[in-house]
Amino acid sequence: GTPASMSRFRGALVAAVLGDCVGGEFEGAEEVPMETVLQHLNGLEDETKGNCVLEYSDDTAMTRCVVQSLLNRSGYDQQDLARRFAKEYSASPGRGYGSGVIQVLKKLASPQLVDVYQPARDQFNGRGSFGNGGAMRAAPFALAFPNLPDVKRFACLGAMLTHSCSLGYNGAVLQAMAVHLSLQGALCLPQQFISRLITEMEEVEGEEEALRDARILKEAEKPFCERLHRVRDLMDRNKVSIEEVISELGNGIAALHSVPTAIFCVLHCLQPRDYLPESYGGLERTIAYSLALGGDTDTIACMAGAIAGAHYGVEAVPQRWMRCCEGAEDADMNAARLHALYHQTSQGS
Ligand code: F2R
Ligand code: MG
Ligand code: MG
Repeated sequence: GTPASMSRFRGALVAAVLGDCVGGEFEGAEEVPMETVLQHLNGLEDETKGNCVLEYSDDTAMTRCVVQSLLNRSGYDQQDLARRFAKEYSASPGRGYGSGVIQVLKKLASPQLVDVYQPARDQFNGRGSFGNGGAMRAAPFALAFPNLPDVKRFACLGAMLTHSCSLGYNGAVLQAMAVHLSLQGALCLPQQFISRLITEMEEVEGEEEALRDARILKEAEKPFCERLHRVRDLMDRNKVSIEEVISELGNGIAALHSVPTAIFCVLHCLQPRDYLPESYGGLERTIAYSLALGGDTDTIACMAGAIAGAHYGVEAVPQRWMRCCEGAEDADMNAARLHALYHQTSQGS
């Protein structure tokens, strides 16, 4: 499709919901044989099952807040977004939120709160969260703002409402950039795509706070850049086992152990793989592969889904999968509205 086409917007938002809903089945599982993944996905195709409903989790619940806020405020409004997060949590607390972020969401509900970023700063004895909760909801920033500096800035601020550690919010910046580039068609040249992400993250992780957090947490000097180099090395290899991907990139709840992994899933599944059905297109391959990694499957599949959906477009989304996933229809409608906002903003700038 053409860069930033409506189909790419719809693909990104719908496939993120699909990844979350189908990935929920395996979240936290240590080992997930591909056979089990394929059985789960085949079950969605079974017409005799009627309208199966896979519920979305916190990943989609918070993404929906971001989408609604961006649309209603025609851009980023920290007060509005914070209020929506708090309201959503209080209405549906059982969506599988991280155990730390719940404290932030409760504090954000207080009418006395002056600085909406403060509850996030207080997390983990003032160190802030490095979880992937900022990254899992970052895709809409790439769908609302046409310019990369805006995408980076607002994805960062939007994540900082709950994640004040740079290893948390920079994961969101990386995820939003990956969706932004994919929307432009950059995945047609995978080597250039990964190189561009590394170049951008070099600058992002050169910030004083990022360097300090990496030192405190005893990570590489620029942790996301280091992981992206590993992604590039794995991409260059003909064969790579699931175990190697997990040991090199991770499959955990930290943004550092899941955002580069999601990017790798998309890149790895650009070509057919002999352990995945021939009938699968790239989007189905990406989601199936993300699930087979185990660990934080709903979130890795949600993030990989957003990047892959922006590349393949909505036509690549299997209708039967979509029918089974709570919130997929809404995502489809909202994607069209974000498409309008994006093009309105690009004409105004
Ligand atoms: N939470 C889950 N899944 C597990 C439980 C599901 C649920 N109880 C159920 O059974 O239904 N999934 C969701 O959480 C992830 C996103 O989490 P988020 O929003 O980043 O939360 P939080 O609490 O800020 O961070 C997650 C955990 O990471 C560790 N952590 C983070 N920062 C830390 C720090 N500075 N020091 C030490 N540990 C830190 C903590 O263990 C946090 O609880 C997604 O997977 C989403 O799907
Ligand atoms: Mg979740
Ligand atoms: Mg998760």
